[in-house]
Formats: sequence, C-alpha cells, structure tokens
Amino acid sequence: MSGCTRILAPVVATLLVACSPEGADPLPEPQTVTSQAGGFQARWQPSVDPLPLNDSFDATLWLSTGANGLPIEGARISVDCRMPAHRHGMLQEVEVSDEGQGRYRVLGLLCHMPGHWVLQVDLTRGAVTERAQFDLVIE
Ligand SMILES: [Cu+2]
Repeated sequence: MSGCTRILAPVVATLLVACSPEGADPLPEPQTVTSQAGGFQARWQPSVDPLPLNDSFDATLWLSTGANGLPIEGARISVDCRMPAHRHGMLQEVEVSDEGQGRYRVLGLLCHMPGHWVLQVDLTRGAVTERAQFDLVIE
C-alpha cells in the first residue's frame, strides 16, 4: 500500500500542474490596449509570469472591435516582438492559431535579451493594416 502511494503521489502532482496552471501558479492579469488608429482592441495574457528571458512562451490574444467590443473572428493578424532600442526582433517566428470567437493563441514568443520589448499585433482588414502594441519588460 505504501509502495503504491509513493508511486502515485508524483503522478498526481504532475497532473494537477498540467491541468490547472491557474491554481498552482496564477497567470498575470490580461492587459488591454487600443490599436494606434483606434479601430480595434487587443487583450493579451502570457502563459507565464514573469516573462522568461531567452525561453519560449505562449500567449492568448483576444481581438475585438473598438466601437462595440464585438469579437473579431477569423482575423488576418501578424504578431511580432521587437526590441526598439536595439532595432531588432526575435530570433524565431511565432505561430498564431485561431481559436474562434476572437481568441487567438500565439506560440513561440522568445525574448533573447533583457530590457524593453514591444509585442506588435498587426491586424489587416481589407486594404488597411492597423497595429496594437504592448510594452514588455524582460529581466
Ligand atoms: Cu536587444
């Protein structure tokens, strides 16, 4: 019996962490910004807190219209992360997947230097591309 307990305990602990990251390690509060031209709102929540230096992380992104806050579904978006002071971006490209109802999953963000980074979300509707951006600090 005690042997069984010893084997099960780590398995249960692993499952709890995998199934409820919020419970074990609270996620940062989502941040909302309005796009530069005011045409949409972007809300993002990284999968980890604090943001890691030189290690991949993911994020959830919600897009909605600026006027009435309706979710923007099936958006054509391009996500990038840049370091303005050094005029460079990331060393890898992110992958964006559409999860429906205006929610998007951003995979593979990686900030390889400490300092100020800017997460840029470019949304293209028709012939117009508009940007929303978030300031990130990597320590
Ligand atoms: Cu840099």
